[in-house]
Amino acid sequence: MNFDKSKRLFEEANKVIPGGVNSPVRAFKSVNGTPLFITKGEGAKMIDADGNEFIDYIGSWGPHLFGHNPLFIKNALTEALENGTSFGAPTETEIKMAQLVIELVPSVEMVRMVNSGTEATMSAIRLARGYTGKPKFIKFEGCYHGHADYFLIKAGSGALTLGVPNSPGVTEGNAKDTLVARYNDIDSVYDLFDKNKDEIAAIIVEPIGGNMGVVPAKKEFLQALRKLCDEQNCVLIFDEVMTGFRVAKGGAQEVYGINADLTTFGKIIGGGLPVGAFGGKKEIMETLAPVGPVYQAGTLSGNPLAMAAGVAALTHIKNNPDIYSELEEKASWLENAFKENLNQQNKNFAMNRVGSMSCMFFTETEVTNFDDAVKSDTKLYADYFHGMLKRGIYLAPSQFEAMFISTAHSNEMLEKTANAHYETMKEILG
Ligand code: HOZ
Repeated sequence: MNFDKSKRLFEEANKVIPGGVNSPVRAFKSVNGTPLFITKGEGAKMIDADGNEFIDYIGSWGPHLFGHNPLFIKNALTEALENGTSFGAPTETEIKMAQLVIELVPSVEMVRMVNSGTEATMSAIRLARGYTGKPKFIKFEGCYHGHADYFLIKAGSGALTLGVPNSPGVTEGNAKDTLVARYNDIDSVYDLFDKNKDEIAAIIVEPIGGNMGVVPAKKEFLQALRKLCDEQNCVLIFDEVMTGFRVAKGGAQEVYGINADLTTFGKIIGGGLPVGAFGGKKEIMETLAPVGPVYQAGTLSGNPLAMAAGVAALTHIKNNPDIYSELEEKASWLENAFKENLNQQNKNFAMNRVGSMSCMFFTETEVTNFDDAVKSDTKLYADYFHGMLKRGIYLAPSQFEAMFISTAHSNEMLEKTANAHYETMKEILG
């Protein structure tokens, strides 16, 4: 496979964009490579600038539940485009969007649209602080909630991938109200409550961690967080930017049967356009301006093109509830194929999966938190990544991200992926 044109474009990009990319993980730095420049996505496939074709398991880092460019989203966008691109004024589509989110996610009674997952999480924290009148919040090691200053403390995703989980540029003042606990370890949370009496406004958690690889929370852990928040007048925020509409139509909270007070969304909710949202209990949401005093705003929030794509995506989900069993079947087939091969190789690498989100960790011990995840052999992962890439399989260029399957992945593609996996593992494990 030839990557000459992508390499040339990367050199050019580096002259005008820091690191040649607009988001760090996609630079392929942690796998010692140079990124592919993409020209087209169709279904589960992507084509790069050199004309190479790949089966894509990133799916734009989560949004493409139905593969790239599905006709129903394309049609909705074309129709919306006829009427203009942005008004900075309310539209009827925004109401439809809010109604759909409320219908699909039972804990959400009101919702506000924003432009990204980062905006959603930072707004949710401000809202929780404004609502409770308390300053601090708890996050978990290895969870990633976007790049607002006070989240970049023991953060996952690109921050973890590039080895800078605590970013320079975040002041002490900004960091001091962020309390960090261990994922799946309720005692570490109790401890923080003991030491910060009546000061904790919120707990924010990815109910299925997706930014230290895929690490699902234990049900008892989430139940204990729910109980604690009820007892301590603390807002439980589920960051479902990745899991929302991905693991079930009602997200991780449907899978676990636990309701959050506030939920943040991104990715699928925008049907591939830049959209985020946060929503939850009416009583909390009505603390937001212009009803209440907590300020939050955005010129492009509820943008008509973004709303058209989002409504098309959520309507498709609502009308096709069977997609989740289809995704489960496909993803479990691939998981079993990988596991069978690992057995043949006498390896027992940890594999975590919830529905169409999965991750194989290059470590033989179970992965239930950040410390377990970072035991992975990232050099071996880099070899695996390149082995798969040259066989036409496009995976996340980092051990600490998820593999996403869409409804557009055909059985034939899954078989091709399993074969590429066998050959790659033989090559890298010797
Ligand atoms: N934060 C994303 C992964 N969890 C990466 C986004 C990107 O590079 O596009």
